[in-house]
Amino acid sequence: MQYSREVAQALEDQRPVVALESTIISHGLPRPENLRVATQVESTVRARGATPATIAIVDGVVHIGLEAPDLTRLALDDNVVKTSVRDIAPTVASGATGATTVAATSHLAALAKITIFATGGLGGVHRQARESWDESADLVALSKTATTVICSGVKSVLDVAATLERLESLNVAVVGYQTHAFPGFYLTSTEHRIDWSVNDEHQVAQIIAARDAADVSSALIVANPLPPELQLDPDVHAQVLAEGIALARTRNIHGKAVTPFLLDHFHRQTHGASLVVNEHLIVRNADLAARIAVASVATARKQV
Ligand code: PSU
Ligand code: MN
Repeated sequence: MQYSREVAQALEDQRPVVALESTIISHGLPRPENLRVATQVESTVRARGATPATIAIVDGVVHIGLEAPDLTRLALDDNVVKTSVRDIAPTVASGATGATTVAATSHLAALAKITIFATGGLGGVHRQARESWDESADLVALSKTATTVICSGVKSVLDVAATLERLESLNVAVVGYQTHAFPGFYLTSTEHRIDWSVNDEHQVAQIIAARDAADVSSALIVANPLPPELQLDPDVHAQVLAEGIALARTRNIHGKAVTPFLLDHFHRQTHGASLVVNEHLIVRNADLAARIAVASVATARKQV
């Protein structure tokens, strides 16, 4: 593993660090805006006094924190592979360049002792899962990794109810940030209720400390909704989603291509509106993650 200079220094000094995934850069957002968003997310984390660690595999080497040329390559190169946990070993062994999903990023971050992680929306159970068996490896990875992931719920293209049921079976905790309504990614909320809610980052830090003390080895999801004025128009969302799912079916899109296909469909059909929403939610999640990382370090210092 290769650490960026700033991440190596922060870890040595036991300062707050936030892991960031790279699939959202390479496969989740259109070019060239993806590079601008990735850079903005990193500066948001720094502005809150934490260090960003964007994770990816570059020419077969796992990188914890990317220097600027590598970040640019991840964003603009056509040959970057979407890398989930099962793809880590083949990507490394063949010297390929891979962008890590939520699953692979939480795995590699935990290996580097970074346990706070920001993303847009998690993967989960797809709407046709009864026939396709398409369930994101994010769920299994989160059941086995004691990480804290700050996100706007799960991607709204998924079967949200089924995903919440699976998270329960997999021992993954969900807390709402200042809400009891599970967020809907592009949309502020879904009709699903969350049992637990927190008011601020200090309460999240306390939950993390209690989780670690109780030796619970699965993830904590902090679900951070967009304010209503920043969400995508719900009617537009419903229409574009229905078209996208039908189109994916007609074109026989399956496996790891489904999520990038649907996100791209949204960006095109909303003429960039979903991109603006996506950008807002990622930046807001990174901001909250940085505040949680700072609070968590302070809580840990008090306990020593
Ligand atoms: N959230 C976004 N954009 C994305 C993703 C999540 O806002 O591109 C990516 C994440 O990397 C997540 C992956 O882990 O999609 C899930 O893909 P799949 O459904 O194929 O497991
Ligand atoms: Mn899938």
